[in-house]
Amino acid sequence: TNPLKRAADKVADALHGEPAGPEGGIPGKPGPESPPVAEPTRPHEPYPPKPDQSGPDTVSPTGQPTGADQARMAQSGSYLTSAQGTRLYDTDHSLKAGPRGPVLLQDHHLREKITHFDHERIPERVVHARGAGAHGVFRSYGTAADVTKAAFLAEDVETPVFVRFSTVLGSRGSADTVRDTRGFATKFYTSEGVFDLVGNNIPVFFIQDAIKFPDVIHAGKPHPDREIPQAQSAHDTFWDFVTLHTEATHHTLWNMSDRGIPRSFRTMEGFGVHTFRMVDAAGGTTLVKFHWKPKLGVHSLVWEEAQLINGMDPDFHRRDLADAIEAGAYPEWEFGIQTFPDTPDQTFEGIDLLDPTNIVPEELAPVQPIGLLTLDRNPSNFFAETEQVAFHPGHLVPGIDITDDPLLAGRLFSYLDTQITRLAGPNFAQIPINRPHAPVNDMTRDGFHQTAVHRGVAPYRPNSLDGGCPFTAGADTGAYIEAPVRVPEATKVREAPETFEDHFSQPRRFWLSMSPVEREHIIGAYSFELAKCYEQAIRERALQVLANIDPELCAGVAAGLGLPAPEPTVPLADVEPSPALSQVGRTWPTDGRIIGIVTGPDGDLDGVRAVRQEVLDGGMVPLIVAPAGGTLGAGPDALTVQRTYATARSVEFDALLVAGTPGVGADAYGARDAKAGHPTIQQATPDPRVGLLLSEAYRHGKAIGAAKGGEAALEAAGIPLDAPGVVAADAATAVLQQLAQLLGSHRVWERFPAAA
Ligand code: HDE
Repeated sequence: TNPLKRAADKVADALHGEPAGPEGGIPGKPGPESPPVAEPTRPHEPYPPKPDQSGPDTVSPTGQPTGADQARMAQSGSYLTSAQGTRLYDTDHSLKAGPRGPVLLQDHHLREKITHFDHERIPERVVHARGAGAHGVFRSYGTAADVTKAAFLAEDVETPVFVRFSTVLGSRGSADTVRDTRGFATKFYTSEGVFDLVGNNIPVFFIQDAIKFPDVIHAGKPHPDREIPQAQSAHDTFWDFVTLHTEATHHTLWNMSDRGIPRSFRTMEGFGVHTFRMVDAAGGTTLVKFHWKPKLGVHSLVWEEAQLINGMDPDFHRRDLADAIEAGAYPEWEFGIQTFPDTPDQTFEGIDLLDPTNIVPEELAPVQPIGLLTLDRNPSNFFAETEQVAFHPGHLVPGIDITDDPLLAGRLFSYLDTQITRLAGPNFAQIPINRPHAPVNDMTRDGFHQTAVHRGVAPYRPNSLDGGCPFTAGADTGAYIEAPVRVPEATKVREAPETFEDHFSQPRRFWLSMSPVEREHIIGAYSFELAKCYEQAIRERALQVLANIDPELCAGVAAGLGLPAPEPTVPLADVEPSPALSQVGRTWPTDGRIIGIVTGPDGDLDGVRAVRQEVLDGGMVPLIVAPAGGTLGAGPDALTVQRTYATARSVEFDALLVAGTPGVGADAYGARDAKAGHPTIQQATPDPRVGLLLSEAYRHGKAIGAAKGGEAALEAAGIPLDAPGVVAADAATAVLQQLAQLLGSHRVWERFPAAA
């Protein structure tokens, strides 16, 4: 037999202390001389499936489960088997005519294994392909009970949820921190069926009518000839579209603001975008807009950080979400609604509620909290859960209805349609992650990937053969009954209402609501993106759009592009700012923020030990950065190094603390230069990589502290000790206190030129 195999068996025997597995020995290869094959680990029963991972119970037309024990269908048992459940003795060698002979076509295991592999990939989503998901629970406060009869919004109801966050434009393997809108899609498995809130982190959309969706997406996606650029809007076709369709101005402005580069999924707001209609128990209706408010506050990256992260750690957001949940720092959002009277004109304070390019400022209609979302469990299989989850804005429950927003109407068609291709047939609701937790008793049958075994003979109604079942429900037995809204008598037209023609007053409100630093970032973003366009005409048209929002914005971007700033072609809208739109000027909890503690073997190890504990006690995450890996100090108090100077980069820390003298890394540049035969450069003390760490953190407005001589490292990096957000003290713990306070404002905003 194969010597490698024999060696592996020996190791396994030594590990297990016996050559055989349970049941008196695992069958080895046939033949008298073949030894029993030991498993590298002892076979054990599979872990029980999580409730929402077990296969769907099949349901008969009379609502009786047909008893298919779906746990049998997932991985179970101790032995490797074929897809048909036949135990296998070898999965590493094709069946051959002799060890050096040709492979035999009769090898079913080979064909089955390769064939399945060949079909492992399914089409990625046409938009929102890159995503990350998590399970959680939604607890309702009951505060919406007077406007909706939805059972999951009654007082103190807990509903399991699955949330998927995503970018819009990039492919499934694209980077996380690109400038883009983020999807924020929530599946509520309510007792009355699934409710999907398929929202975004930006409350408005590029277009007002779904018929333009293929156009805006074609424009945003990579150019069709070379398929570049990936996952970004900084290219001609995007800017061509959004400057020719000025209804896109508001959404584009949000994308160019800090909202386009969130710090984390955990620090994003979410919005239902469209206006929905809630229905109460008496049939009364109220128009609503949905909001998710993150408990950790709304925070963003700065553009240079986002770009660095895309190289350093393209999975930054995905990792952040999974790590936080694994560490028990469960992200939370408060669910809220803005409510508006359901008047025939469906406007509020002059704002057309059917136009998805509009927001209603929170100052005019406060967001009323109605429940709390907590994400507390990572998926155990990305494909089964995050990839196969299928959202649909038409998955509604009694008490929540739609409005005539023409963008929403198109979405109600699109999502079901796209799942049929993406999930290969109409039975995707039977995939475990999509399975409602309420009983299902529909009359659909057959189709690709049907896994239910339906009983009965009469999937139609009324019938006299299956006892008349299933029965239809009424208002008092929980039926979904569309709100009987009057449709005005009208003539068929391909037209939008006149109110949809105001494309600049809402963007102007957003711009006026921004702080100076946020405005500076917006000007920087437009200047970057437009400078990436090749067509001069597109840049000029973009400047014209900006002139219609605000002269300061237009002049700033024009200066960045080296072009003259045009005059507005419409009167500037007279609007009040909405302070709630700004991310600056508030303080937030610091839970889960990451503090880099930069030190070295000669650093202030006692101080590091104490400060590390205080960071943990404060609900934040300490990461020790030292010249080389391993531990610092000796004995039980030794400190584990989590990042070396080679692996640490400023972008993964929210604040930095230099404790003592950091020291020079083992593979610092000098050694490399010497090896390469170059004259050895004089090694700077401290290590130049510490200098880079500090200067980037400084430039990105992060709080920086120094304890017990750490000041020298700051000075070497050119950071003035009296600069805003720089703190120094002898005791590391005293420094931390001030750093934590600074972190409450997320960044040291005074460091940005606009605030200087
Ligand atoms: Fe989507 N959108 N969308 N969208 N959308 C999809 O459905 C579509 C829009 C949003 O994590 C697709 O299952 C049309 C607005 C999210 O799985 C597709 C229009 C908002 C996700 C589709 C819109 C969204 C999608 C692609 C214009 C915010 C990811 C794959 C009328 C309110 C869901 C899929 C997930 C995904 C169509 C506009 C949010 C093609 C036609 C507005 C979060 O069906």
